[in-house]
Amino acid sequence: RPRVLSGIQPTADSFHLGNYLGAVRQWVPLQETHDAFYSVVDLHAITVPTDPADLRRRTRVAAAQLFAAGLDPERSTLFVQSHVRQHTELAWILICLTGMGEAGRMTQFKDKSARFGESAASVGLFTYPILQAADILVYQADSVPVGADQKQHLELTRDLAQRFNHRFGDTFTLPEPYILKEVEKITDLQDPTAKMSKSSSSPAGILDVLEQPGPLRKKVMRAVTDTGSEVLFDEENKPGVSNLLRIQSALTGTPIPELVTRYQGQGYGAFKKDVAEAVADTFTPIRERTEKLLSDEAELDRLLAIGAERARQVAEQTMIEVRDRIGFLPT
Ligand code: AQP
Repeated sequence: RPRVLSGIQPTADSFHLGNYLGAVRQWVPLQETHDAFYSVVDLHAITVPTDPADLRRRTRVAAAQLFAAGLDPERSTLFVQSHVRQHTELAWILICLTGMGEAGRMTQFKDKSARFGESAASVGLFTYPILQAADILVYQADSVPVGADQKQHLELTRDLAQRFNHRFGDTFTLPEPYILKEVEKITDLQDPTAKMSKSSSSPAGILDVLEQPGPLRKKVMRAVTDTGSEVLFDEENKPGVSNLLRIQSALTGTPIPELVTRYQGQGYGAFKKDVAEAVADTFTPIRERTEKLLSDEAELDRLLAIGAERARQVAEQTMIEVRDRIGFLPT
C-alpha cells in the first residue's frame, strides 16, 4: 500500500474549518487505501513562543479531535511528533543540505516572522520547512494531504530528497502533494481574501471545530458578503460569497452550480442560514466525541504511545540507512 503522512500543529484550542476541510477530512478516507501516518506536530508548535501548559493541553485536544473526526487507531498510526526522536535527527542532516538562500525564500516564514519582526523570529521558525521535510521523508511517504499554503514546503521537501539521493545514493521516496482544489484555501469570514488561520484570523473570522452551534451560526450569518445580493461563484468580485459556496459544497456534497441555481433570487440570508446549519451539523458530533475522549486522558495517552511505537519503528529503519550513507560510524 502507498504511504501517506500528514501533520497538524497544536497551536490553538481547536482546529478550524480550514484545517478540517483542507486537510483532516481527507485523512479519514486515506486510511482505507494507504498506510497512514498522522502526527500532532508539537515540535513545529514551539517555533513561536508557547506556554508549556497550553502546549500540553492543546496536544491532547488535537489528538482527541483527530480521533473524533474519524481516525481509527487500528487503521492509522497517530502519534505526537516529539515522541519520535528521528524527526529532529533527520532535520539536522537536512538543515546541513539546505542553502540559506533556499530557506530564505519560504513565504510562510516571511509572513509569520513579519508578525514578530524578523529579528525577533526564532531560528526554529526559519528552519520549520526543513523539519517538515524530515517529518515526511523519514516515513518514505508517497503522498502528503495538505492545504495550498503547504505547496512550497512540499517542493522544498522534494528538492531535499533529490539532493540527498543524488549525493549519497537512492534513499528517499519523492512525495507528492495531495491537494483538493475545491478546499485548498478556505478563507477568513471577515477578510475573505486571507486564509482562515489559527494564529492570524480574528475570532469573528474563524469557525472552530469545538465551538458551540450558537456562536458558529452567528459568525456565518455575520460573514462578510459582497455588494449585490445574488449568490454567485465569482472569486474576484465576490470572494466572501464564493468562500461560503465552497464551504457549503464541501460540507453537503452538492456541486457549486447546483447551489447557485437553488438560491437564485433568494438573497444572501437564506443561503447563509443553510451554510450555518451545515457547519453546526458537521462540527457538533466531532465536538461531542472529542469531549468524551478528553475525559479519559490515560486512554488517550495510551493510544498515542502505541502510535509513537509504530512510528518509531518505521522512522528508525530509514535512519539506519541515512546514518550509514552520511558516513556516521555505527553505534
Ligand atoms: N484556511 C485553510 N484552508 C485550507 N487548508 C488549510 N490548512 C490550514 N489552514 C487552511 C491546512 O491545515 C493543515 C494543518 O495546518 P497547520 O496546523 O500546519 O497550520 P497552518 O497551515 O499554519 O494553519 P494555521 O491555521 O494558519 O495555523 P497557525 O496559525 O498555527 O500557523 C495543513 O495541511 C494546512 O495546509
